[in-house]
Amino acid sequence: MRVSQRIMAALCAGALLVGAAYVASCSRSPAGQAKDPKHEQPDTARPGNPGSPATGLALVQPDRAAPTAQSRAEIIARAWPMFGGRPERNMVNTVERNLPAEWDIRTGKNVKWSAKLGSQAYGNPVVLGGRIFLGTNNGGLYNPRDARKPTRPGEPPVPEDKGILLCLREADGKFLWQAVHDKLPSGRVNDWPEQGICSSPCVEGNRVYYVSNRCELVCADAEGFADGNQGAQDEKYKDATDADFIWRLDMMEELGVFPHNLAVCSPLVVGDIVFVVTGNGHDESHENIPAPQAPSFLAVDKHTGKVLWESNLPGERILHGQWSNPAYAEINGQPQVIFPGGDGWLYAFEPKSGKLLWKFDCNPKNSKYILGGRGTKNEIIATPVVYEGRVYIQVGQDPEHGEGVGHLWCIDPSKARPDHVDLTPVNDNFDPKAPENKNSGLVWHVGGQSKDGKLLWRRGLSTCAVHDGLCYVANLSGFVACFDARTGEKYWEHDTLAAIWGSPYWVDGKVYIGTDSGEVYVFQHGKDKKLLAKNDMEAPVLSTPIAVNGVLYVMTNSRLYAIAYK
Ligand SMILES: [Ca+2]
Ligand SMILES: [Ca+2]
Repeated sequence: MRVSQRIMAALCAGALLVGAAYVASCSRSPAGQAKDPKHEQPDTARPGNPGSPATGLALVQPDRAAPTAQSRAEIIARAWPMFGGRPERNMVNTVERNLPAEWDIRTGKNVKWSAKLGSQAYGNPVVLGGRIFLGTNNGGLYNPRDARKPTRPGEPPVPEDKGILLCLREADGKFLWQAVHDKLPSGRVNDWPEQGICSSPCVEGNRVYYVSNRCELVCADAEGFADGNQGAQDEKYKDATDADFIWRLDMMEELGVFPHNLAVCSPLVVGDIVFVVTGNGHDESHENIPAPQAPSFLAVDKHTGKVLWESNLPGERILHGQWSNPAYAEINGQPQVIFPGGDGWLYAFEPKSGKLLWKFDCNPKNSKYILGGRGTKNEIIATPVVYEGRVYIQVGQDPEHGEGVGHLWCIDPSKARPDHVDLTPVNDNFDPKAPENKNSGLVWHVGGQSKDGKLLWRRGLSTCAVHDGLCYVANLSGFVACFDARTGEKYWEHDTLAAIWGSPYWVDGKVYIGTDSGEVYVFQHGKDKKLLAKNDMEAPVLSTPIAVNGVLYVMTNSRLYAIAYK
């Protein structure tokens, strides 16, 4: 099952970013001109996080093709335009109400519609302005042109392997357009077969940012060719249902990045900047990093695709690949973009300059990385979440590496000072009250092994959902757990007996989470465990459910379901 590995990473991670180029706002924003990110910020706070720093969501425009009674403010407030919904990446939605806990895809109970995707879908859906965007492969063959050349007369069409960014209509799942990306000739070391696009897009206004299977940061027009061809004019595919690219940044060709087993980042747009993890990593030997000087983290002008700053951290220390997503927040008055590193460290940068603000080692110093997943040192595949000024993150590995010991951290970045940027706990002492940790960023830690060898937490890919003082998270081994967000005290745990790649999603007083065995569990919010329902999806759910405009979207590996009371 090599196939699924990268993908999940994408799912879990889920963010992609692109730079946006030019359009209407371009004339007001000369290329390369750094603007104050706050300049265009709306007064809307994140639905789930009051006080959240706003982003360019103010630029959101309603879908011209699909007039709606919603006001512009409501469209913005109810959208889920990026992995994690908002730059803090918290898997929480406090806006939507009245969502079903139970449905039945066989009888159609509480199923508004469903749509066929590729044969594998990992790029978590996002929704804005009447359109749904997600990453998948070409298994759906939306355009007969993209079939293999028949080898004999009368042969049924066979989809050629390609990366697909799909745009569907929110109202009924109708196919609107697709971005088609050919596979990289270098093969699986850079671009895994049949896994398509694993990046979850970031949509802002009429621009869609994502990372293609070719390690390109892409900015596309949300309207496709329906309103003509804007920006770049060199599209290879120009049918009416093909993507209208505004700009593309080829991170391999232009920056020397060597993506390991597929670049999957879900970008983040804040102000005029797109932030992205490039996916730089090892070659096939897993013992050599071909381009340690190439950037792992990038800040790109969203209007032009030009690189504003880059960092090659963690350079030679990358353990394997890099399949996570950045988060952004203003903490204690300090704006910061938080990048998860392929060495298991978090790195926070000043968003405009790229200056390192703090870092935190999410592995014990005595841990060890061993090829194939047998060791105790992990990378970061989950996405960091910021909630009430604290950062929540767990470590994990490529799911193909199997189960292993894990760690879950709560970090206080306000401990950082210009002369004190390493907030790692001292001497592997994970007691936040220990005198030696006075200046560390440690708030609490769960994980490692007990003295009798019991694993206190296991490797995971899931991003946290933190709400109302509770932190929900799951690990690859299938345990869903609820912790006290301030202390790390565990309130409950549930063993789903299946692998979990996706993340818990808090909405409407419930917590939804999918499993590899094709079930979506629904728990009631609270310190006491209450399983409300278990819904059979008949296919693996490696993605994270999301909710927009009264509809819950659940993506299996080959189909998207819109769940709502009828
Ligand atoms: Ca267009
Ligand atoms: Ca174009």
